[in-house]
Amino acid sequence: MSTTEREWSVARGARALLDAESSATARGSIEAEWDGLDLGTAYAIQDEVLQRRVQRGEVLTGVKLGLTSRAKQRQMGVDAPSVAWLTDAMVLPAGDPVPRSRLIHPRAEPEIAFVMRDRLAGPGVTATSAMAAVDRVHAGVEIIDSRYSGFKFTLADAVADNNSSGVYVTGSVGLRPEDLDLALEACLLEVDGQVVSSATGAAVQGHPAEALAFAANTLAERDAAIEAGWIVLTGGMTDAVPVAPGARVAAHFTHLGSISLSGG
Ligand code: OOG
Ligand code: MG
Repeated sequence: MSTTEREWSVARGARALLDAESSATARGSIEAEWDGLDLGTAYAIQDEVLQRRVQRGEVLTGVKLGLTSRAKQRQMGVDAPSVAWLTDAMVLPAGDPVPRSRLIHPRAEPEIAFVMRDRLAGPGVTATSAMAAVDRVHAGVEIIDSRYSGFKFTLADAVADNNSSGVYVTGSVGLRPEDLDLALEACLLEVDGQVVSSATGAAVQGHPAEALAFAANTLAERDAAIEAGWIVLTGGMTDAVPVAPGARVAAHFTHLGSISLSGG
């Protein structure tokens, strides 16, 4: 075992990522220094970070999927989805600018968000049983912010870093899942009035309900479930776009309305 292997621990990983976040300073890949960092340990770091957030008063409010679309997987060079936590401190109220002083290198991505009516616990959750637990569907824009320099990370790095959580906005339109076809729900992503990307819900694992089922089944392996009332961000539908100071970002959905925000 090398010296660095002996030095790294779940606690040290959690501390390093929280320090990078609170000082808004990027750091290098943890896996590059921690030889053999596996996914189970990465999720343990993610859980430790959550525990520290809760100890300082944040409330666990849901989960966010990462890398559920081919667009995102290709952009980040990681070919598997993963699950991370959302807290109340990550909510960006509609109309507020991107809080750039708290962030390192914010990027925006449009997402389909679910508000859960029922608890959803794996294993064995299917897209159909997942959708039956959903109360409302909303448009969302997530402002991700990796703690790693240049957004350069492995799957384990990203999982430890809570899937690059930053802040997120949800739209005011909330539809019942049976009132729209989410595979066909389209989104145009605009920066400064120019369309930079577009996708439909099918970009997310064929249907965002598949991402929801994946989240429930993956959480079951960690003895956790998706609780009633939680919000679930199902993952970026398109590439994430950098948010420059003063930029205007807008996501227009067919039935779920529009979300517009200023780069701050
Ligand atoms: C990691 C995952 C981000 C998503 O929706 O794919 C994520 C990243 O791209 O930095 O939230
Ligand atoms: Mg996201």
